[in-house]
Amino acid sequence: MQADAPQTVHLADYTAPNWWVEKVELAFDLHPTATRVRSKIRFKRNPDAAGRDLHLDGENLSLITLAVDGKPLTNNEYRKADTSLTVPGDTLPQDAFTWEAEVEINPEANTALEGLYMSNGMFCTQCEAEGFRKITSYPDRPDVMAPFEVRINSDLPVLLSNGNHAERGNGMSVWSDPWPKPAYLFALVAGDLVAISDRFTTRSGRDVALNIWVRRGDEGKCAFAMDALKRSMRWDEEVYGREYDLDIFNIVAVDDFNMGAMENKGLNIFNSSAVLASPETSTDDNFARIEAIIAHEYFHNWTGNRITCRDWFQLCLKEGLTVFRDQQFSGDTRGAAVERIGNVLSLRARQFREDAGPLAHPVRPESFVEINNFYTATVYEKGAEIIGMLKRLVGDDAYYKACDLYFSRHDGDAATIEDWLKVFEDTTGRDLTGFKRWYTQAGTPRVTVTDSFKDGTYQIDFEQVTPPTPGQPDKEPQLIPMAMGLINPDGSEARPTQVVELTEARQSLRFDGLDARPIPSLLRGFSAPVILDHSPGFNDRATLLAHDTDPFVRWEAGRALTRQTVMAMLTDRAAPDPAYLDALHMAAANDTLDPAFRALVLSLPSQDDIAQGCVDAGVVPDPTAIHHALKALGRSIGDHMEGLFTTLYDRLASDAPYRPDAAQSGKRALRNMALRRLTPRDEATRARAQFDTATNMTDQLAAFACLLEAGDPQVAAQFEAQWHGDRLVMDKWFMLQVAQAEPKDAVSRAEILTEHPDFTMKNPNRFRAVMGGLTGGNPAGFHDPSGAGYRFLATWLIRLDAANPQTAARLSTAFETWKRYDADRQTLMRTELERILDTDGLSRDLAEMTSRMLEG
Ligand code: 0A1
Ligand code: ZN
Repeated sequence: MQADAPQTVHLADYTAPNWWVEKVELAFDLHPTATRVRSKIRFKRNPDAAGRDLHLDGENLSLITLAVDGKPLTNNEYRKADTSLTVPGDTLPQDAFTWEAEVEINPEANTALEGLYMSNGMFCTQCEAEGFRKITSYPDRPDVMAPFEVRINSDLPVLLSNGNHAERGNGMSVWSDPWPKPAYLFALVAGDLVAISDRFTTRSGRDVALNIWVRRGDEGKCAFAMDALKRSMRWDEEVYGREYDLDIFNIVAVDDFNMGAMENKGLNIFNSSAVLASPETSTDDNFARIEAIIAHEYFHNWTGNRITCRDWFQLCLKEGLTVFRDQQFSGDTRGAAVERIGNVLSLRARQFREDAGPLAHPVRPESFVEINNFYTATVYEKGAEIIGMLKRLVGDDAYYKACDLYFSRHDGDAATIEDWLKVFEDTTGRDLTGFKRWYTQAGTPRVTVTDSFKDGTYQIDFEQVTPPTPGQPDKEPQLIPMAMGLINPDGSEARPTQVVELTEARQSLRFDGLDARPIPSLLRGFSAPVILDHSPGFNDRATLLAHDTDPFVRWEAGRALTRQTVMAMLTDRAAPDPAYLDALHMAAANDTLDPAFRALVLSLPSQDDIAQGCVDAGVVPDPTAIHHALKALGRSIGDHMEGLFTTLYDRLASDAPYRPDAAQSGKRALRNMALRRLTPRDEATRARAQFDTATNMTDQLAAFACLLEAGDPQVAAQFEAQWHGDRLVMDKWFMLQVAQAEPKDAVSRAEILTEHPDFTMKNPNRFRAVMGGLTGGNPAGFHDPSGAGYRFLATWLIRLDAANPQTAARLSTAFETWKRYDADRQTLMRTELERILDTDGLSRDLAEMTSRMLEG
């Protein structure tokens, strides 16, 4: 047996397999520590391939028997390495053969939560990206697609797999999935589960059974997800003309899951946090996230499953498009403007951050060591922005025509980005060669704007630069759709929205016949994922905040004023400008505006946002100073608007039965913003009363956060006493205590919490709650000058890596901004990254991440 060294895989090296698969039959004898898997796979020669060897992947499998066309393979008829098995072509039949194998696997020992594993006594699987190879030997690559038939033998009452239920008997079930699929979409679940069930009739009349399977006791928390599922199914029919294609659609909630959820054909598996909801235990944000993830996984049925990816470099083909579709759905459901602002906030916080650091990579990467490290904000969120730009460039009609062509031309295919762009070229006759750069070039373009006005003519000049990123020192200009309008000084619109296509490094535009110098309203709807470098004066921004017809630009103007205020507080020790506070007050008091929008206008930028602002301004960010500046600004806003906040707090109180819809959620968001600002002024009396009497988690948690911030000595114990039996609520408890701690106490609070009997590394949600509470929730605590935060995180990542490399690798991105900080902090972080990298037996996942962060 030879050890396989971690290898870099390159997009340029793609070759089709030597053998295709025509049919897969699997039989499982389930056992927690010794599950037997028998596979019968019909292989057919790929006539276009040069080679004939059969390459199978396999990991942690005990081989029992192997046979080709019924004849057992002897040891010298195949070569086995750590993660592969090769049968030389000259020992195989010419055109087709049946492969049979029996292997044994140990689900209980599988703490990586990849392949077949146990979670709370239930068997479940996670096969994307390369987990199927931990179940049996197989060509575990997305371009190999086949129908699957799966027999499960077990005494457990509920036995599920993909497709339609073909047979059920005593201690067995057979599932048959007629739609050819790659192995990463395989799923199996077995356990003592209960379902809430419903039905859906597709527009062509297919009757579909819908089930959400949960642990006993959680049945009451499924209604919202079920409703979201039915609405998603209808939306995809109405907007994209896509219908569901099986007789049954199952969703299963599992507690131990590395990601949000997984789109396995006909059997979606969800992190329980992404499906279970009740007003008492879930916040409005939780409801919105659940709705988006249910939609996302359902939409994958067409964008991902019926049409999948040729190889993992094409991951954005399914993920970018599916995120775009779920964002459209949420916008239609909850209000486009507020959703768009939320998406931009997330893009900037996650993707711009990634693009600006050592982990920057193109939306379609060119190489990887561990594909699990590329389920990134760049692939998902920037991938979705690309689809949005395409739609804007070609127009809605052409967009949906091109999608129709994509679905009809590529149904059943494992496709590429080239295939996707070609349907747009064929539909519109437009050459998209330049546009394709969005997939291949990493980094966020910076568009600098200067303007002038003379004799009724307004000229605006754009200059675009994309900074160097690892492996890509030189960049070409991007095709940037710049949606813009012009606003008159009195706030009326001088020119409506037009989309200017920026394609050159420098480009100018003129508008004639204007009476007065207009205010440019740029990047309307955030029409491209770029950084806009434009510094209009205070008055222009205040006018945009008060009057622009585009809600995104309106919000953005307020955000820019706030950012500018924080920067002035940091660099000049300036107190917030009363004119700024008045402008904010005016927007917050404007009852014609959606409360959710007003809450967004009042929200402060994150610490990370300001830290990046410092870097852009050539200042080394000081996390402690940023923390204090943001806190001080919050107080100034509270002081300046006490009357308004008091009124809003009282007026927005409601006795109406709780609904997680956009209207009610927006009001709660605004009211809880008022609560937060009033808490330092009323000795937390409102927060205390709200905590004690809240009937929904949104209000209780908002009050809890305020009380923690105010240093209430009892509230953590009270919350725990009330909610210790609910895992998902307790995740919030773990997280908020760290996030709301005084920065100097944050690490010790996190340390204490890791000693709590309910802290466990086995559950990624719980682990993320504590670590994320520190790294994301309390940046000043994480960046404590002593380096204690860095040491704490590194120590736990090393521990987790031995059990669950994927989650350890994801959380290591807390270090990705290390080069932003002062020399002392840089040294402390580099030391921890090197300590991680020096660890014996480190996973490929974490090794790749740490070395990229150190090298980039
Ligand atoms: N495809 C899923 C997310 C997912 C990706 C990877 C996983 O394991 C490595 C698990 C889930 C989605 O986009 O929802
Ligand atoms: Zn997805």
